[in-house]
Amino acid sequence: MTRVLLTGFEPFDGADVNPSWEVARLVAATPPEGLLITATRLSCVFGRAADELRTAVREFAPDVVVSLGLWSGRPDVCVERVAINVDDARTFDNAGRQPVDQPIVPDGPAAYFSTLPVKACVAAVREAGVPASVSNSAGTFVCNHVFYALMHLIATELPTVRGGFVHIPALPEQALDGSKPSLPASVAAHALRALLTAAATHPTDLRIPEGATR
Ligand code: PCA
Repeated sequence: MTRVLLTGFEPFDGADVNPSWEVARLVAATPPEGLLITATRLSCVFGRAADELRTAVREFAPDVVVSLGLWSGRPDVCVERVAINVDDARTFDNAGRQPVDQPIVPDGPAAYFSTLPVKACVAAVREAGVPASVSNSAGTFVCNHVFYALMHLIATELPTVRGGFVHIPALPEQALDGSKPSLPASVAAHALRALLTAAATHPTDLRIPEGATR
């Protein structure tokens, strides 16, 4: 059994639901074969979210860690390639903090790559019938913060753990005015089951082009 820690976030920015937590719960409740999954909900607060993640990793001792977050406006499942060492918040987090241009780990590397097989993950989600892509920026808000903290923990203490970050679209009920794309939680959960299976079973990534021109 591969042990998987799946995290989602509490709602933020005035919303009353965050699809990342809804999907994490669904997937943990009905995991794909061969995976033992635990779901943890993280605060949408700089610093605190990283502490909660580190605690969950130490308690559960996972083989694979995937953190989920909402990227409102995206049409597909975005498998993040890189976490960067900067907090630069355009809005307040849930504790009213708004760091600007602060390093997440002072003297840490500028960036870490995901250690998930990102292209195999994208391929697996598409195979499951759900749109997906490699994303080359997780932003500079709490999602990137948690992603960087996870990769720093792995790089410094847990070299055998595979970890990464996935952004998902808004829920249909968050997009009823038609102004942005959306994905039902059940469909995103179906995609995540395929993604986690790929993450657990592909020792190396696929070598296929998924780059972007910007
Ligand atoms: N999305 C935000 C933070 C929490 C979430 O679900 C982000 O993309 O940074």
